[in-house]
Amino acid sequence: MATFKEFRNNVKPNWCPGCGDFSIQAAIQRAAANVGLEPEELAVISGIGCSGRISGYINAYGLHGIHGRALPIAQGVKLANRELTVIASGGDGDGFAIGMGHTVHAIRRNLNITYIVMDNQIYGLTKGQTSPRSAEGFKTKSTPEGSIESTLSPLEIALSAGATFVAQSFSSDLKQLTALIEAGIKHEGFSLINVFSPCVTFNKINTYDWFKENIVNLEQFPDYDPTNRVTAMNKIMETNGMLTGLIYQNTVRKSYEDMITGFRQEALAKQDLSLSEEHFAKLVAEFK
Ligand SMILES: Cc1ncc(C[n+]2csc(CCOP(=O)(O)OP(=O)(O)O)c2C)c(N)n1
Ligand code: SF4
Repeated sequence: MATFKEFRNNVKPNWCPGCGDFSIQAAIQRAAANVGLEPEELAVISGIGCSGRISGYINAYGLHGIHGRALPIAQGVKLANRELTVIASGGDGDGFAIGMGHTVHAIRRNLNITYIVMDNQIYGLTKGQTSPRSAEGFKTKSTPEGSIESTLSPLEIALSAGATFVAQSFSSDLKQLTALIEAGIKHEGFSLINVFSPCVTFNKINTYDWFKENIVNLEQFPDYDPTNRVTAMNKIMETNGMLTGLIYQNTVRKSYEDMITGFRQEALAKQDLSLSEEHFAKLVAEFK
């Protein structure tokens, strides 16, 4: 069985020293080993951003896609090869700005994919612009007088979109984060794990200390029931979206793959996609 070290490769991350993304990389590697995966059974698909580099830093199949498109690619990979465990990953800009349309539809589609968002509440790669996750009043080069837009709440959106697994964590809490990624991988459906991941270079507001002061860990509420969607929504709102832990899980709804009927039941990689002359002629006749 592979250990977490076997999910390491020899590529040195070029993240800034202290970037929260390092711990997320470590948590993915540990979770993959803990659930008993081998590197060739895992695919990590990422978008563009500092966070998007993660697919190059894990010893597994990987694809560093285009900005905001990690999820369409990840869904294609999963549909083509159901035996792969598929993790999609990227920044809050990638998933909640340019890619938000895909995020919502991937959530409601409910393919068996784990989506880990590295939420630093800013655009890191492009040197510090305001993101939909930035707070109102947030000052950057793109909002020099402070953002006048309201902050997007991905957890509330996920619940409204019919999510079957919603969790949130903090990159410094490696134990909680690893356990949540393990649970997300085991979940039969789409799992959203939003991870607070400080950008030490450009975000001087949402720092490690700021997160430590503001996070509300669900462990404080021993009676909390993560299967109740209404209480999940209330708790997210009560804590202003700063809740960490497993917030909601629906184990009753089947995954997309489990509901597919007809010829699509078989993964594309297992189907004979060669085209006979007879089949080709039939297709041409159909579209004449
Ligand atoms: C279609 C397109 N639009 C814009 C960009 C420029 N761009 C690259 S990364 C990025 C945002 C990065 O922020 P985020 O996704 O939060 O990731 P981070 O770098 O903070 O990890 C933008 C706007 C791009 N590469 N492609
Ligand atoms: S710019 Fe920010 S998000 Fe990008 S590597 Fe540096 S600390 Fe991390």
